[in-house]
Amino acid sequence: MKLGVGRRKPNFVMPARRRTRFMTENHFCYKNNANPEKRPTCSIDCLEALLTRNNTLLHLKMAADSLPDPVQVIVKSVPGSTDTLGDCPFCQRVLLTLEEKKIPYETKLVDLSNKPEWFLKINPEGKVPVFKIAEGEWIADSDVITQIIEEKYPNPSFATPAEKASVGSKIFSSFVAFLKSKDPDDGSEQALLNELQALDEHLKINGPYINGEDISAADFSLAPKLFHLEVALDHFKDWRIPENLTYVNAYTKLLFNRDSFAKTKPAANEFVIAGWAPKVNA
Ligand SMILES: N[C@@H](CCC(=O)N[C@@H](CS)C(=O)NCC(=O)O)C(=O)O
Repeated sequence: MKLGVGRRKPNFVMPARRRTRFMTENHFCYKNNANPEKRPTCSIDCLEALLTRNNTLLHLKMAADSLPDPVQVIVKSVPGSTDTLGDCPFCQRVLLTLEEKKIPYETKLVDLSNKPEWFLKINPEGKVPVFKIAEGEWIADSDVITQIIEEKYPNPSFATPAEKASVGSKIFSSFVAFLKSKDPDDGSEQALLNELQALDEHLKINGPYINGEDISAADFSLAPKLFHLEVALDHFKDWRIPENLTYVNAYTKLLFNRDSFAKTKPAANEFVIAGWAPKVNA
């Protein structure tokens, strides 16, 4: 199968006139026409495909080799102010990774309700987080970005073993379905409870973090999502994680009390609530 072909527009940012697409063994890469000696860039589709094929190293190494110092990441601001960190759980995941690895970084905050031209040039899809991988080249998607960071800065390693990497991965979609649900009998609450129960059982055996004593990448992904879950369900549904899920409750306390979390969380819970309001009221 030819991976990455025609699925969607590559989400990185070398202007079309400046790049030449070529096919490698199984996916597209891009050569910079202005600088043909420069290493080629993989499209995000290619990176995603490679991530899922467990064949990441060579390609992520290519991306990681030329990271700027300090690294730069574009994240969501609160609406109307590009000075204040907004409510994007995917951005917080990337910032948590950088904080926990103690990597110096710069953020550019973008107001997604009023996307500036320079940002849309960098990422025409208009999504954050976006991470600079070389001069004029940026890459989107927190899965890809955190892999690149892990590759470039392996110490300390936060890699989660493959068998634990998807623990809790259905909680966010279950939370969103329940949050948006207007029918108390549609099973969305129970579906979320089932996912939280599964996490509780995992933590009971393996905890206190997903991979045991030490925090890892899976926790950086889940922590901001659990924060949104707690804030939004409390506000919109007067709903809280049941007390009998003691391991999940202990886990969220551990996560939310970390310095890295305090430094990277949305500026106020009101921004999380305002962010979900249009989806709840749709
Ligand atoms: N799968 C992406 C999701 C990124 C995403 O959906 N970001 C939201 C903000 S939380 C976004 O940029 N939305 C565009 C918009 O609101 O216009 C990732 O993991 O980075």
